[in-house]
Amino acid sequence: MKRISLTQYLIEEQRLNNSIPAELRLLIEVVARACKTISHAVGKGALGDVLGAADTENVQGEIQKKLDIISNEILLQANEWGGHLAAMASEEMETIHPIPNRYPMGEYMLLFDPLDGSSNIDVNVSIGTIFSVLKAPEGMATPTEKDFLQPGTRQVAAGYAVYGPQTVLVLTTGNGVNCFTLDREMGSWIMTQRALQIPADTAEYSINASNARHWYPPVTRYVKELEAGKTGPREKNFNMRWIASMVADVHRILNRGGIFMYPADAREPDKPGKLRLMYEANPMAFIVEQAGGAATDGKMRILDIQPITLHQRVAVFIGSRNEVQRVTEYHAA
Ligand code: P6P
Repeated sequence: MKRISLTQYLIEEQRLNNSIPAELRLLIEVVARACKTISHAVGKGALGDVLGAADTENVQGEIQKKLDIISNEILLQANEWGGHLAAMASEEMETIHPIPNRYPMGEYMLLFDPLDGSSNIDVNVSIGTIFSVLKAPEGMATPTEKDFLQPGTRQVAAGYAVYGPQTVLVLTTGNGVNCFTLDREMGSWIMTQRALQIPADTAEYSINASNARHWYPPVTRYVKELEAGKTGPREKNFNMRWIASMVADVHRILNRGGIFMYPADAREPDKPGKLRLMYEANPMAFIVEQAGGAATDGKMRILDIQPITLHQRVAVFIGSRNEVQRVTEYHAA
């Protein structure tokens, strides 16, 4: 495959399909540059005094890691002056972050989980950044949380970076999914996979099995059938993976198929799952659907969900189309 840079890809897309207006191209390049900076900070580990917990909690009530806050700051500072954004929203911030008055306002809104998989930071397991791009509503003067509450089908771009053995950036602007690997010597994102497609079937599933006793019947039935393997109703053996970093699990699925599940369970009946709709499930669902996969909350397509609040949670079944369809059908049974 011809090795082209992210910039060249974006310019070619803009020229060929006019699917990436100049402002959106600028936004994507700025986010990609911020992910390079985060990768550098993450890569320092203990040498950079960036490990461990900060002495603060985020809106989710989770103890923040130093790198959660550092990554959040990197994304805010990289994006607020460019004139391409009207506002930002982050897992790490309770309220939205309007662009400061000293900078021009743009027509896009950026949402992100600056560092997903934080429980893995201190033990050197892959983590990542997830981002989603929406257009600001026509005629919006002062951005409010309500302006962000758009269904996932309204996303104009979504992507994630994985800080692992390689640093990769996966991106969609609605015209397929491409993967770029960071060339650390040149500091460039180089396209290494074009038009990724997720196999419709799989023999691999991801779920935190320690919660099995809390699962609701459709999930219990589905997972037990996978565990029964060749001698069970599925008549084939399945493998299990759980990295506890959604970006890493989804990236594996994008490359070799699989189904990732974070269902609602009986631990907290009012909580529809752990993952957040706006800046985790929606961007991942956009990417996975663009790669031929599927994503539901067990009952409906994630991208069709009308958000009610910025940090709302959602159950997630995402990956190989035929498996997502099966477990979703079990919820309807
Ligand atoms: P558990 C990371 O904290 C995260 O939000 C996802 O990246 C990951 O898939 C999940 O939570 C892990 O949750 O309950 O297994 O620790």
